[in-house]
Amino acid sequence: MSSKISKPAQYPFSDSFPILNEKVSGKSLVYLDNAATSQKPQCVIDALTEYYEHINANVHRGIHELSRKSTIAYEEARARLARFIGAAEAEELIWTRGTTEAINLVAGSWGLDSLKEGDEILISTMEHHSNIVPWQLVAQRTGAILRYIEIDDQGRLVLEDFPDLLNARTRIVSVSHISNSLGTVNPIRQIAEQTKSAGALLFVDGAQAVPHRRVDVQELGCDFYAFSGHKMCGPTGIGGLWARRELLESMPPYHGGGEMIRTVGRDESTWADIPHKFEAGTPNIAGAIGVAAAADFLEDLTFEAIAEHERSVISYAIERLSSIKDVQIFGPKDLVERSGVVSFVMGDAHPHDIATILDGEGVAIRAGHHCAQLVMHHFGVSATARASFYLYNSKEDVDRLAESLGLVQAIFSTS
Ligand code: 7TS
Repeated sequence: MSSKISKPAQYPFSDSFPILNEKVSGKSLVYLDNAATSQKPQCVIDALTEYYEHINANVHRGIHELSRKSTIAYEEARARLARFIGAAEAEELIWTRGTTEAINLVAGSWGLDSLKEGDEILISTMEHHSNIVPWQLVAQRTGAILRYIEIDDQGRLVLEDFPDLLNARTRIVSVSHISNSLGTVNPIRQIAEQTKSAGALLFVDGAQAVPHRRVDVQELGCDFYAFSGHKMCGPTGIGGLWARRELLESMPPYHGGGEMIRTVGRDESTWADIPHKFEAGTPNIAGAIGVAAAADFLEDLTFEAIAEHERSVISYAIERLSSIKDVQIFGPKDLVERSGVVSFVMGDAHPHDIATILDGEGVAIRAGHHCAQLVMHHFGVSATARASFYLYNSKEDVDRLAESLGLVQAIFSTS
């Protein structure tokens, strides 16, 4: 196991992220909004610069040297990310703008094509809006019914109900691997087995999982898996959808345009093979190359070392925050069942006030419903404050967070 990250004294990873040297409100930045987007290491920034300085050209359409180089780099990046998530072949990875587009792609292609009145789509109340709204849209257009797995008082899926919710009409189950608002880690293998025995497909929203742990889509046993590059040290505007070849080949195109066709006639056209069938228009070439550099960066650190480090920082964060008067933390109590998201409320202080006071101390957190309004409804709150951690955060960052929360407490106890 790498000693790079497990020994705080040698903790070098924050040095790889230039933005962490920024000052905010005159103080050194403590960035704890990683569930929204991660910061980018120098190697990713360099890969983007290198691409634009030396390679930039459109892909799959030029015979000039730059276009050849650009196409090779773009397709190598696909192969890199396919290996990174354990796909059997590069063609099974479709580049998208991120997780949101990947879910819309499946709902808009597979969903509109396959669902009919009375079919059931099973999601959960833990989902990010991007794993709810596309299914609502497709349900409204096809007459399919949207059903929900509920969550318990620790923000875990109530899986005792799952076998009863699955039935012969269930066509697809779509759940997050890790919740962005609670940090809950869902048992995907178990969900996959039960979904498969019911004859349904399983879509996994991996936006919060891929940055933090080794994901092997084949081992998980799901049918679709989505992720966003910008949460795993990569650029914005790039992400991926994985599905098995046969499934992708059976699905109609989602967007029409250049790149995705084989032939175009006056009234109809034929489609390119996967993955290009789903990649209409000029893709985010630099983004693909940048996210491949991010995959290299994470694998060089090793996920074992990242997880070990994050576990120690998160358990320290939960310990420190729990000891602050009036702080109520949401999510699973057992650390094995949770990832690096700590959502909390604090007495009468509105989460937006908490985030504003923390911002004045150089501590960046998020406040709001985190695009998970059904989770907020479940806990009877309109918003939470959320600190979300990543590989470059340290226990000192937790101390700065806790000290700033002390300031919030002081302000609110006197006002
Ligand atoms: N699914 C989950 C579980 C997410 O956390 C997010 C983004 C998405 C889907 C959508 O990803 P995108 O890259 O397509 O936007 N989550 C958050 C968040 O928690 N704060 O800002 C974005």
